[in-house]
Amino acid sequence: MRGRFVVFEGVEGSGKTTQVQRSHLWLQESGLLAKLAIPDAPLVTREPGGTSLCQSIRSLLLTPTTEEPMQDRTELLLYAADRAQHVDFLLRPQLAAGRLILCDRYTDSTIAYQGYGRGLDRALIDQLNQIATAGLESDLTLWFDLEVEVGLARAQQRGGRDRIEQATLAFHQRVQQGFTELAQAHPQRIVRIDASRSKAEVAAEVQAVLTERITAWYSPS
Ligand code: Z5A
Repeated sequence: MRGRFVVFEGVEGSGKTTQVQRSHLWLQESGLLAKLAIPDAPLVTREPGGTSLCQSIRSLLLTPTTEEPMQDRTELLLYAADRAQHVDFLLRPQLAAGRLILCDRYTDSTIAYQGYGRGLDRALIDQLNQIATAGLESDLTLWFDLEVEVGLARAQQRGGRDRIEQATLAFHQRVQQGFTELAQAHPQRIVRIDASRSKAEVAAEVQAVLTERITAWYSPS
């Protein structure tokens, strides 16, 4: 059986990374995987930075620069390069081996950040996403919907702001608009999670959605 690909998306500080980690633990401890005879633990990965080579691209993308500001098309191409490597080297082989994958960010982030945020041409972004993924789409995307100001405050409390976190509030608000419109356009693939609640409440909803989808995917028909 082929594996399944679950993506966690949202603005900064929306709690994706927290929920990826909680979901990973919960999936191993809840007995759901054993019940469905899924042998391997889920694979956790992220963009940018899902492989060793991708880690180098991530560092280029997120390290703040002063002398030579990164240009918007450069940024777009680096995210696409990171994704092409991630898809071909890690995601496709693991899915072919039947693995369940939990991934922190994927193609919707490029549409939201480089499209809505930076204002780059949507047709160009769609074309690049297609080249980078060779058609690999998520089976399910969980969108952690949170007011931008709340997310940025959470991220700030954690300390250290990377190059993209340093962008203006208006930029992050355009990004949030992007995620909102994507969720409206793809109601089957994208499930909205109200990320303004406590970590435990958010985790409970994530677990309910994952239980329903994973059971449907892996149950013998
Ligand atoms: N990017 C892009 O522009 N284009 C692309 O194609 C792709 C990405 C793929 C990656 O940064 C950057 O790349 C990102 C988008 C851009 N922009 N930035 N910056 P990253 O991987 O380093 O970080 P991130 O993806 O933006 O995530 P984050 O800032 O680490 O936030 P998060 O994962 O959503 O949240 P968290 O780490 O789980 O939580 C943040 C803090 O809030 C932490 O202290 C938690 O303990 C706390 N938290 C979490 N949940 C809650 C709740 N429910 N209540 C209260 N506090 C909470």
